[in-house]
Order: sequence, then C-alpha cells, then structure tokens
Amino acid sequence: MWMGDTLTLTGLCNQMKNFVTIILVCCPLFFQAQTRIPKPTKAQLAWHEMEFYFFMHFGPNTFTDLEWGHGTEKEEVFNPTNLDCEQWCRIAKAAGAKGIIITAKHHDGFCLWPSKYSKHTVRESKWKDGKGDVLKELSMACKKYGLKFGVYISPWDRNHPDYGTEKYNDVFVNMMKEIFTNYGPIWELWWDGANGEGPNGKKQVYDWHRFERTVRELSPNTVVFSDIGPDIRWCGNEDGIAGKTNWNTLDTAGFKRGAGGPPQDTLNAGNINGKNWIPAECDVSIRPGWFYHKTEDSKVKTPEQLFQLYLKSVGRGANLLLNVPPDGRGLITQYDSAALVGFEKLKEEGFKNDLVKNATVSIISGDSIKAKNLNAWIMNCQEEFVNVHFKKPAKINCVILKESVKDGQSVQKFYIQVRNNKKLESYMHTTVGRKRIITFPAIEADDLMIHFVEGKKRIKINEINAYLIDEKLIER
Ligand code: FUL
Repeated sequence: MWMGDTLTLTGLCNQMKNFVTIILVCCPLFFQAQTRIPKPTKAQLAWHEMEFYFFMHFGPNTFTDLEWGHGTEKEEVFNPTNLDCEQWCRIAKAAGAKGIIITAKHHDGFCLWPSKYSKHTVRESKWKDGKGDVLKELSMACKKYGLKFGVYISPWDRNHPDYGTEKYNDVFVNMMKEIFTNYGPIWELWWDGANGEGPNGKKQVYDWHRFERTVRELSPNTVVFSDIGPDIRWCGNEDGIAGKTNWNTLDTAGFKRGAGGPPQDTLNAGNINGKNWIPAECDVSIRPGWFYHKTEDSKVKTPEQLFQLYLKSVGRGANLLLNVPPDGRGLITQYDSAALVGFEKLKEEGFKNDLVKNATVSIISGDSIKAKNLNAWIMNCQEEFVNVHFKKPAKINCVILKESVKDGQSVQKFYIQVRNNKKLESYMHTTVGRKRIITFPAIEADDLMIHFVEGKKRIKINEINAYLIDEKLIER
C-alpha cells in the first residue's frame, strides 16, 4: 500500500499476492480462449465411425449408357427386370460397408420415388406398372440389414420445367420434405456441386439457406455433404484420395458450392486453423464410370486396388464413399461383388492380429515414464514419446493410430520409429485424425516408438495397433 511516498513491506507483499492471483485466474482463461478449436457435433462424431459405405448411381443412365442424362429421356427407359435392394444390402454387409447412399435424383431429374412435384419419376415408367418405388425398397432393406440410408439429390435438374425460376426452390424443398418424411431416417444427404442449365436454358439461383434450414428442421441428425458442408466436405477429387495431411477443419467464408468452392488442394488437406469442423469424404467409383456400363465389366477395381483406396481415405482420417452401380437388372454384378468380398477379406486378414497386444506400452515425457496405459494419458502440446516394446521381436509393416477427435484435432507432426538392435527406420508424418494407417517395408522390431513432435493442443491418442499385412498391400 502506498503511504504518501512510502511503500510498506506488507503493502508490497499484498500487491504481489493480488498480482499473482490475477495471473493464476486469468491465464488459463486466456489460454483456453486462444486454444478454442472446432469440435464435431454428435452427428458428425457418429459419421466418423461409419468409415466406409456404398454410393449407388442408378436411374435412366443405367439403361441409356450415359453418365449425364439430358433430362429428355422417356420415363419408360427405366425398367429394371429384377431389382433386389436386399441383394445390394447383402453385398454391402459382406464388403464391410456400413451404409448406402443412392442417387434419388441425378442431374437428369428422374426421381426414383413417385414424387408429387415432378412428372419424370418411377410412377411414369413401366417398371412395376408405375407402382414401384426404389427409395421405399432400399430404405426398408437397409433397415432390415442394419445399414444407414442416405440420399443424393442433385440440385441441378435438366428436366424440371420450373428449373431456373424461384418456383424450383419450392420444388427442391418439397422433394426433400417428401423424402425425409416417407423414407427416413436419412443419415446423410448429398448435394452435388455440378450445376449447369435447366431444360429452359436457365441457371438456378439456389436458396441454400432455406435448403439447410429445411433439413435441420425436418431431420436434425442428418449430416449434409457438399463441397463446403455444412457437415461433410468433398475431398477435392473423385479418385477417393484424402490428403496425407488432412485437417477436419475448413474455412468456408466467401466460398460457394460448386464452381465457387475452395481450391481442390484446400479441400483435400483442410485448413489447419479452419473455423468449422467439416471432415472430408472420399467418393470414388469401383468402375471408371458412376453409372453401370456393360463395357466396364472388365474394368472393376481389384481387391488390392480397393485396399489402396482404403489406406488413402480411411487411413488418412477421412471416410470412403465407394460407388457400386447396379446394372439394368437392378442387381450388383458378380464382378463387383467378387471384388468387394475380396477387399473385405484383405481387411480382415490384414488387421486380424494386433501385435501391440503382446507388447508393453509406456509414455515417456522427458526422462520419466508418465503412464503405462494409453487410456490414462493425455499428452502436452510439447514433445512426447510412446514406446511399444515387443516381448519378442515382431515383424511389422503397418501401424494404426487413432486420435480422439471428440474435442477437436491436434496432432500436427509425428515420427514413427521402428528399431531392432541393428537398425532404426524413421518415418515423418503430419496429421492423425480419427484414424491414420501408416505402412512401410516390413521390419523385425524390438520397439516401435511414436514420437509426437507437435500438437495444436493437448493430444489424446485412443489406440495404437501394429500389424504385419501382406507386403504387396503397403501403400503405393
Ligand atoms: C459429380 C456428378 O456430376 C457425377 O455424375 C457423379 O454423380 C459424381 C458423384 O458427382 O459431380
């Protein structure tokens, strides 16, 4: 306390105490405010666990051999002779997929359900005398087989007479309402970015805010995909490949869906300090085209190629949306199903024997051992090591790390070091995210060390696994 010009010793001590109290109270608050980072919603968190699911492109194009129908095709071309959505589900299950997203309406405007808001639907076709409803059959089959059900509804419509006018926004909203009400729950909704002219030569000004509001009101748990979310983003390519660095966060301010979207490499890697949690989904087709073409029966990806895609999507913290188009019978062909079953077998065999189970795990911070159990451990933002000591030397070529993303994503740089008494191999990587699969030439290891070099905030690793997978499956 100042007494005139004199400062007493007690006064000085009290002042210092106050100062220290202020620092102690304010600093953590300041630190928290600085480090507040985006987190997934409950629905997004559940979406991350979906990992891998089917995309199904089906519609008039299946019968006309086109990829982009003109919207002028006669409804009668749509006539599957043997449609069996349960066959699709059985194959999805056998492939280890957890859901199916179908093209309820592609750019040609044809509706796979008898929509009241269009005259270009299954109702106008000859299939089942106009009484058929693909969405009904598939949504029921998905329920029966325990698969999530999602819909692709193309905003671009080359058939609808109202396209290019404000009335089309009503049509689009009403179609979503029909689908959500009659075939729900809808787990994921896919809005394609492709956007050209309508049958009247006009371009549509979409009322995206209204579309988003409609979905949130009707079905708050549905996750919405588009180039820029709001919930899930495009990974920037149609090859099914996420960035080696893959942040679940993205800045969307100033960007639009479709042509006005962020650059493709930004979509691929996300933004390290992005303001929104919008994780990447990797879409790719098992065949060259999105729709079925007989000439592509010999071009179905092999189980090994699918495994590579799995490493480059799910193994980089994204989800894999694999397109498996039914043929004109309305069935998945034997070629696709054989490849899918083979793919699942590779996953099962490769990830059967986790060698970390027979190892001692210690977390080393500085010179001291901090914990012997991953669950009990949360890392600082600074350097730390996890050492996995194998009880007897283990041959490994694959390591899987899982970061707990519930409270945001953190890891930004780490090394995998594998060593025995003769050599040490070291591999540098950046992000981990929900799941990171790292492969390398097999080595007989005494120890596997994961050296976390940098994190955006405290890091929480849920799981570390090590495997010996078939050598020809390591990432190429
Ligand atoms: C693209 C579309 O134009 C393709 O036809 C396909 O549906 C693909 C998944 O998205 O933008």
